[in-house]
Amino acid sequence: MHFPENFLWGGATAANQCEGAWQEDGKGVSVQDVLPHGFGERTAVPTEDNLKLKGIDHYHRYKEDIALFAEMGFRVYRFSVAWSRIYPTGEEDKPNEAGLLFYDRILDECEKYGIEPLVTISHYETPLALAEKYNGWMSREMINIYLKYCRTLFERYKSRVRYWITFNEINSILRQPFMSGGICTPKNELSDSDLYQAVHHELVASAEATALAHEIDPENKVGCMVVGITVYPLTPDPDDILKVMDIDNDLYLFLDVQARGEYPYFAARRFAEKNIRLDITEDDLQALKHTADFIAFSYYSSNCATADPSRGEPSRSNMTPELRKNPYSEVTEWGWQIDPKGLRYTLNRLYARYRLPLFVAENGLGARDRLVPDGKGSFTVNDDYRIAYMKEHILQMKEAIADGVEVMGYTAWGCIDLISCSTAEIDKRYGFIYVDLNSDGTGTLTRYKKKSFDWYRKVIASNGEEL
Ligand code: BGP
Repeated sequence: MHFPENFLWGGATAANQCEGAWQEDGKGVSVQDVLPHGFGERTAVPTEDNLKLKGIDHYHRYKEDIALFAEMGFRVYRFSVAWSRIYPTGEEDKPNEAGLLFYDRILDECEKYGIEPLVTISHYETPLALAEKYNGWMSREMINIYLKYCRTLFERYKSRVRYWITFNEINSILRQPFMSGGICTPKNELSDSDLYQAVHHELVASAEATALAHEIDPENKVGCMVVGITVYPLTPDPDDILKVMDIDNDLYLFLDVQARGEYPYFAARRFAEKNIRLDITEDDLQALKHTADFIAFSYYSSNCATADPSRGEPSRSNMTPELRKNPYSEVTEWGWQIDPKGLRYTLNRLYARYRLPLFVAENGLGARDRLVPDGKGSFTVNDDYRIAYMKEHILQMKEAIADGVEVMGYTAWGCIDLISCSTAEIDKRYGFIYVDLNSDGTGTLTRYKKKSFDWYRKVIASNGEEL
């Protein structure tokens, strides 16, 4: 069994985690600019200790970075557009030309090397003004504001960008309402109705954006994206099985709407039991019928769940603290459970349900790296642990393809070291390229190739045969 000839190998980044230049060329403030601690508390205004303000200075070094991606043979580069570079407060009548020009230049570089762009339209970087004025996606107004932004991108980059993702990890709004949905109300004050109303607005916006992309250019392929929460029952107790069914349905709700065009059969009971009453119009229901062309998801780990909280050990991951540790999984330094076979399982279960092409839009190992002399006058990182992680995941993706699953591509997360999303530090590195930056903001920002750089180059050159 081989990877398809046109398989899209590459890497992924997000504007807020790598660009820096947070105030340059007319950029507005985004929600990330007031989140110096990742998932932690927001600040009133951007503060010096927020590493994302400086990022890895990709804004000025994108040429060098994309040249390095090309050297690895990337066929695709997934990046996000910073919404507040294009519409600084979200509500200007005209887009900020300087912001659009920056992404023109990124696309020039991609074209120079024959790299297909995959653009995330909204990656946790809503303009702060929209969060503060409308309480983010709690408000229906956001749908048209987002669609105006989408239209600008679809028209400007027509025929230059064919692959789009409407929202990064759309289901993360349930866990991170401010970062993901620009909702300023503290999470503990939000009712389930509030949250699912915001979800509904995003789902309608995603569907309408998909329709718009197709109308502007029928060649456009638009994906929806979820964080691939893969959960196993901790024990064979039927209550644990039902607990997992419930967690799975949380995820399926987002995908059923975006891939099948309507709320799933289980939504009515679920909403009634949680006292969720939504404002859903006839027009919304029509809009939802514009389904996604492919399903993208991020996959880093899996977890266990149980109906009995006294069972098992809590997961140490900051993503899923309420879940349980799998006694069969190793964990990363940040407590994320490593489960390559879970990727094969996730690919199969999503394909079984939706029969749409799948895209592994994020995968990788966040680890502390040590820069050492490479013996040739420069420096490197001997990241055999990262190679081992990725090798096992790619092998399982290959198994899924052998199972018959249609997989379009794989973009390794943080292909160049960048600022972590959940902890806003630089020490949790994912890249094939090391960036000389320390968590206190010092460092030369020089780029160094890690051992995994050459390994991934060979993986791509052999189309996944040489692992
Ligand atoms: C995903 C996000 C990314 C990213 C990744 C790794 O949820 O889409 O933006 O950073 O997780 O997470 P972290 O950076 O916290 O290790």
